[in-house]
Amino acid sequence: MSYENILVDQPAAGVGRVQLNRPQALNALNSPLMDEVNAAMQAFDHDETIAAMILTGNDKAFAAGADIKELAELTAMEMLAGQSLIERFDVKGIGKPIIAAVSGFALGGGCELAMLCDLIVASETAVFGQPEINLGIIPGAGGTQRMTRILGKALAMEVMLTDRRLNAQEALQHGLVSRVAPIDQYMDLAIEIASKIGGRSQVAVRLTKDAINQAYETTLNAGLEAERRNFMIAFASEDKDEGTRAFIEKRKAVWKNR
Ligand code: DAK
Repeated sequence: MSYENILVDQPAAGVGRVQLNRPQALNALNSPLMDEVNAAMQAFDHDETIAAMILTGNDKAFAAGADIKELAELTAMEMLAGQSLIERFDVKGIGKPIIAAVSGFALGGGCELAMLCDLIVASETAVFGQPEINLGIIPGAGGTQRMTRILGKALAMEVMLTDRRLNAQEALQHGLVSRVAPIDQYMDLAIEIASKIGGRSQVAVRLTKDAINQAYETTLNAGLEAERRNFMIAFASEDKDEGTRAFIEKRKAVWKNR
């Protein structure tokens, strides 16, 4: 399939990469671009040769937010009817892990898109923020919820009420990103992490991702129940037999991914 607003490739075995490609607009997210992101990720999710995905932009911008020119034209009723960006910000249905590799601006919907991913690797130049307040709106793709859970109430309030932006080190300190690397190394780091995931049992990977994400959806008891259910599924897998046997036989496991 050919795309106009994204680039798609496989930078390493088992790793699918989606690169936002509207550099003239700092990768501002418009509807055609988000449709292409979703289509490419769905395709990778269904591709048995792919174990993990990377979502990235370019060195200057991951994404500077939803496309303000598109937002300006939309009425509230069109938003409400879902004929807009609203349903396009949903990479939640993807079963395989998604790593956001962020350099430069990750603002507004761009920051929300990064937070929708399973983990974020940042370059030293990354800047995270939710500047919607400057436009007379509020974050609309999960920012008030996801960022608050990550940063805590006080800092989230400052970020979203005053457009305080976080640099890469601050993002690391507050748990928004898992790693920071120099600008010429952050992509290699993201690929390395994706490849490590690809070397694991894909049954266990999927069940782990699902269980961790439950921690953000439910009460502790419901989350523990979800973990228990996923644990039992993993325990019934052929990979559990292989993984435990390989340890005892002091050899590398050969995963069947079932
Ligand atoms: N939208 C459209 N174009 C943008 C853009 C954006 N968000 N950000 C940058 N651009 C364009 C600029 O208009 C400019 O284009 P030309 O004028 O050259 O044609 C080009 O990118 C380069 O930008 P600048 O000249 O401004 O570059 P600078 O380096 O000087 O400044 C900047 C970089 C990132 C500080 C600045 O561009 C900026 O402040 N951009 C806007 C950031 C922002 O406010 N982001 C939040 C947007 S609101 C929803 C889901 C999500 C959302 C809403 C609803 N639902 C599901 C309901 C999300 C909303 C948002 O994200």
